[in-house]
Amino acid sequence: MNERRLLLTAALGAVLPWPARAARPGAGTGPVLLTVTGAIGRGNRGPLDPALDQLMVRHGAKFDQAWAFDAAMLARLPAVSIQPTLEYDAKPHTLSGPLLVTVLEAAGVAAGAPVTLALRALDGYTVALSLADARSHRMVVATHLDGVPMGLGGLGPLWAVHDADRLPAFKDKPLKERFALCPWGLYSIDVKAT
Ligand SMILES: Nc1nc2c(c(=O)[nH]1)N[C@H]1C(S)=C(S)[C@@H](COP(=O)(O)O)O[C@H]1N2
Ligand SMILES: [Mo]
Repeated sequence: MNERRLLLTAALGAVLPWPARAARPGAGTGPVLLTVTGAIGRGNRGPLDPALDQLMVRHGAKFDQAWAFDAAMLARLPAVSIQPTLEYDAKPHTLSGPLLVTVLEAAGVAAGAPVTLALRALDGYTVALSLADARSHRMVVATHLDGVPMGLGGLGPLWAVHDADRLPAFKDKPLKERFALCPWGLYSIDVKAT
């Protein structure tokens, strides 16, 4: 860089709110809540870092690129609300957030793609679900419970959850058996071509 370019760059850096760290196109600036890997479109982050992506390494993740969502990126997607009776207190609660299929479309997964999803939670609990079932169950990537953002230590920050009270496949089951496909603490989704 010559001296004039250097001066220009320094001057612009002083007035523009450029991120401190060069982000890839489409990457967010907040902490990543959800990483979508596998059969996606282009990614907004690079490959698994075997040293620093410790939780994903522990859970056996492997990827060359991924789509990483922070809270703001998820909040920009159209949201829906469901009101299932939860097994934890046997009371109906409002859960809201984007549909799982909407999140996947934002990551470049075509609506009718013949793929299976591995939904993985912080504690390692993993659910296999076809994209077709994610659509027919209207699975929600819930960010809010009764209007309050869900957090770590509870069911959040993200809970992949369906409206069990209204789904024919679940509504007549005992409460304790309605949410086996619903990982709380969801943080990674691997998309596999079938
Ligand atoms: N992260 C996470 N989500 C989970 C589970 C779990 O162990 N971890 N268990 C699943 C099962 S089998 C059921 S029946 C319900 C309730 O399980 P829990 O009591 O362990 O939350 O949540 C589902 N989601
Ligand atoms: Mo369960």
